Amino acid sequence: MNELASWGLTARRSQGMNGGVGCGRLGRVVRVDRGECDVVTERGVVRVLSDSVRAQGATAPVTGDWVEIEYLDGLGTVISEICERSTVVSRRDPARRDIEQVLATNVDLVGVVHGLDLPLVPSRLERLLVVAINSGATPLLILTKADLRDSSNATEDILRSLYKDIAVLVTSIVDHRGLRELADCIGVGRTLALIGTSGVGKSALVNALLGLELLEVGEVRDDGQGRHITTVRELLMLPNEAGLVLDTPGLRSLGLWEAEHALELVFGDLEEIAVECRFGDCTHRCEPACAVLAGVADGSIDANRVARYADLVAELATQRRREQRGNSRTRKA
Ligand SMILES: Nc1nc2c(ncn2[C@@H]2O[C@H](COP(=O)(O)OP(=O)(O)O)[C@@H](O)[C@H]2O)c(=O)[nH]1
Ligand SMILES: [Mg+2]
Ligand SMILES: [Zn+2]
Repeated sequence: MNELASWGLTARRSQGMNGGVGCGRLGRVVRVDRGECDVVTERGVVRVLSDSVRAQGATAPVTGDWVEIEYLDGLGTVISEICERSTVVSRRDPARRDIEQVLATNVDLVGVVHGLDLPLVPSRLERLLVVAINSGATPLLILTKADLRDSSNATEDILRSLYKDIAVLVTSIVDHRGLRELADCIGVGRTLALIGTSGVGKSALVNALLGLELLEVGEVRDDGQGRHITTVRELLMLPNEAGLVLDTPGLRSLGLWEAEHALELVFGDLEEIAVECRFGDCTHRCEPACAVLAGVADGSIDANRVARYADLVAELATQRRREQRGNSRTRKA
């Protein structure tokens, strides 16, 4: 058993490393600050400079990355290599729309968190699900604050019937329901990343899992929106080395990035019907012989859901065009 197994190092990955560039020490990034990161290694956590003198190209280290670190005279410890990522949680960069922003890497599960105290906003949930599935990790729906749910709240049933292949866990930090199951879902050496809007209870859930008040939990404002408290993305070890959790700051904007396939999975029911449309590139807005619009007309399909789907398809097409323009600019330069 290697020393870093509880941090997610598999035999396959460590073998891959030996054949790699090589002489550095292997570790996993557990926290990223401006210009520096914490890397856990066999000999404990090392503070390193995240900018290598060896040009890393465009890749910056992200929490979850496996890296090689090296001591350089006059400079200190630096990351010399970022290992290939098995999964990538990312969105479109909110500041620069033509680039991808990576939020976390090498995670096994992505938990989409929704608070049962508030009504479901389908468009938001669908975006989060697309991001979760697109990461390559296993998506999970986590419904928090079950102690505050009123009896008319049908969110859980709706989600279970819409997303049959995705596990739904109902939790509460007050009566502790679902916490054990969630920890069991993670398991030794596996990483769960939590995504969701601010105030849904991500940090509180991490705290409850850790059994420790490690992360500051925000007060809920009157408008029901939690304050943005979590600013670092830190990979944390559960007690008894039972698994790893990664909290992310509430995502105000969640632009999709190269997620066509994941989008098709989230709207799998519509995709199935769409094979009956006359045109292969049917947008289900106005085309003749559109099976989806026929479903809307006979009441079997929710028109709003179709509209949201069409919007996301259009958004991804726009992102692709922007990206292609960006690439051609880079080539000319
Ligand atoms: N009653 C109840 N409140 C919760 C639960 N989980 C979180 N909260 C509260 O929701 C608020 C926002 O939680 P926080 O973890 O900061 O949300 P985050 O922005 O997603 O990290 C805090 O006041 C928490 O105490 C829960 O299971 N039950
Ligand atoms: Mg938080
Ligand atoms: Zn159609």
